[in-house]
Amino acid sequence: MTGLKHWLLAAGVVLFAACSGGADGTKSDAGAAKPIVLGFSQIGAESEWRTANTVSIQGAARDAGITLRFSDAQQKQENQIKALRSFIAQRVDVIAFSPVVETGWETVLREAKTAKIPVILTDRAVEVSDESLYVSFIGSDFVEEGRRAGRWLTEYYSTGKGKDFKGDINIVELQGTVGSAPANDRKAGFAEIIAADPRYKVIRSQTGDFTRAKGKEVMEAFLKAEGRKINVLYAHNDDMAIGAIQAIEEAGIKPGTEIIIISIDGVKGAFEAMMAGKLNVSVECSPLLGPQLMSTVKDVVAGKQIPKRIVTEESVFPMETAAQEFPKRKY
Ligand code: GYE
Repeated sequence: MTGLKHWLLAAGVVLFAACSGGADGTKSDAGAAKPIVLGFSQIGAESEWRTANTVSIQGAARDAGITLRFSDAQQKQENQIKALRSFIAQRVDVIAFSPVVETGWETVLREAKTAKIPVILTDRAVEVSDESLYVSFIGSDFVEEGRRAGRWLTEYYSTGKGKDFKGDINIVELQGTVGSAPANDRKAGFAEIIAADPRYKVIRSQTGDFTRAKGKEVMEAFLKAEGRKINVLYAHNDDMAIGAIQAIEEAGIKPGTEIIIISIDGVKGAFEAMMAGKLNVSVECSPLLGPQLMSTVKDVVAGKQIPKRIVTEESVFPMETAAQEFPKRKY
């Protein structure tokens, strides 16, 4: 922590020197406003969530008067590393990125630190031995989201509609991108809750890479192998659940009743599926991180002390609440 403080101070000093203006760091020598330049490396456009996240970041940058250099990595870590290096070469004021996977960032983050460019993580976390390699992580608690999904399910079978169900509860799981924080954590949080009752059995678990197409494809394989043995589908995001719903319907099985479906994100597509009775619950994960990111960027440039972790507030939407909530949804 002390290391981080020193680094923040050092970074602040350099940024102040570079901006040669007032304490807000936004004036140039000529007195004209000099906007903060933010380099942002986005993962891709794999889901409704991601698209909403991109719109939020672009809109918030515009509103905050921050110049955004935006780069899309198409779900590849190597592209993100390239983008970060190019932001360092361009000497942007701040770098922010949503890391596709958790590991493999030490080298490039060290390069940013050497160049005294502060880095903010948004949405997904990284696993690094030295926490001073980033200033802050803004995003959801994915383990808690997994727990919320698990709690909804255990309530469903203990006091809810499924209370009279007898025997094992066979679950298939569609995981997010291999090695990503939301896939690792949502799996762990859910497993922790269902472990309390041996009736819950995860009989298949495979990645659907957070996309509809993959979700459908993997669900088809699950159905081929397990057929009507499947009682529950737990998908790490709504898009995979929506793809899987198609596969379930094509197999002549009723999603939402014959197979109970739980997913995460709370995007509009999930609300539509819930209103149609095909998805039982969506655990919210907000992609609207733009405004918070821009205010953190401004604080970093102004040399303010930044919290190391900023957690997004979220809730759970069972299908019974979908019609009422739908008009209020922003993504
Ligand atoms: O749940 C999924 C997206 O990292 C929280 O990434 C994000 C996840 C989100 O592709 O839909």
